[in-house]
Amino acid sequence: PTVEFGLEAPFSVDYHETIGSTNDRARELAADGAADVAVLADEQTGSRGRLDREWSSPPGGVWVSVVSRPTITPAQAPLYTLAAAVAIAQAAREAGVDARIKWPNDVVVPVGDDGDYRKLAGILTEMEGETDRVDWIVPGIGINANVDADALPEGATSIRDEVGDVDRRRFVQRLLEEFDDYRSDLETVVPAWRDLALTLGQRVRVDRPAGEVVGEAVDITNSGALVIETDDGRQTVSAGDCEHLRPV
Ligand code: BT5
Repeated sequence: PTVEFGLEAPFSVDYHETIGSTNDRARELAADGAADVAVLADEQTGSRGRLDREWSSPPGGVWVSVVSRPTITPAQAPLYTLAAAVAIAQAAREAGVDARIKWPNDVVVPVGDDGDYRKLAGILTEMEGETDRVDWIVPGIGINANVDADALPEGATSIRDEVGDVDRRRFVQRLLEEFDDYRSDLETVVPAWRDLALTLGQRVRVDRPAGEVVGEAVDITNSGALVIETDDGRQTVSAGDCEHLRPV
């Protein structure tokens, strides 16, 4: 199906019915000097998650990568992932979905009261730059919108399964407006994130290359790292070091 993704400012749209990965396309555009382009696809055939994991992108989802050229340092880059998470959660909540954020890069729907959840969306942020300056940054956003959760990996859910189909053009418009607001005012990201976080207050296990950290997730720092209260005191884990986070 061809979908009209004609959107209003601030982003111009690069739409593809089928593409390998919107992040790959966005990286090419960024390398050519583009800014404020939203690469959108109805379906992706080679989409990626973090750490070379596969991401399933059947037709009907919202698969979008946003080319941004902000004046930020690489240390602030994780805030872009959190900004995208907040924007996704808010757009999904407006559509009637009980969306919450799971650190560092997932939007989930809680199941029951014991910390269990299903994954609605994920974010893969890629960037290039110097040590003191980001040249471009691309948050790649995957949201299971008008797709059957049955067609997705175990543990996934979709907007269709939660509340029924959405008008994707309007949904993406709201998503990008929210994202644009947060990226233009990065100080607002962490407070908004805290309000929507499922992870805070949970007892979690984080797997890192340097070993696991177990304890209660008590906060995130101003740069988006997770603060965990362990038996041996507080430890801070950066998003880049997190392979998996699970409630325990
Ligand atoms: C992510 O990775 O959650 C980031 C996903 C980013 C996808 C977007 S779509 C637009 C843009 N273009 C791309 O090529 N990528 C971005 P991670 O945290 O590593 O989670 C990956 C894991 O989630 C997989 O190992 C599966 O277990 C699970 N998974 C795969 N597809 C899923 C889906 N559609 N819904 C829910 N879970 C999924």
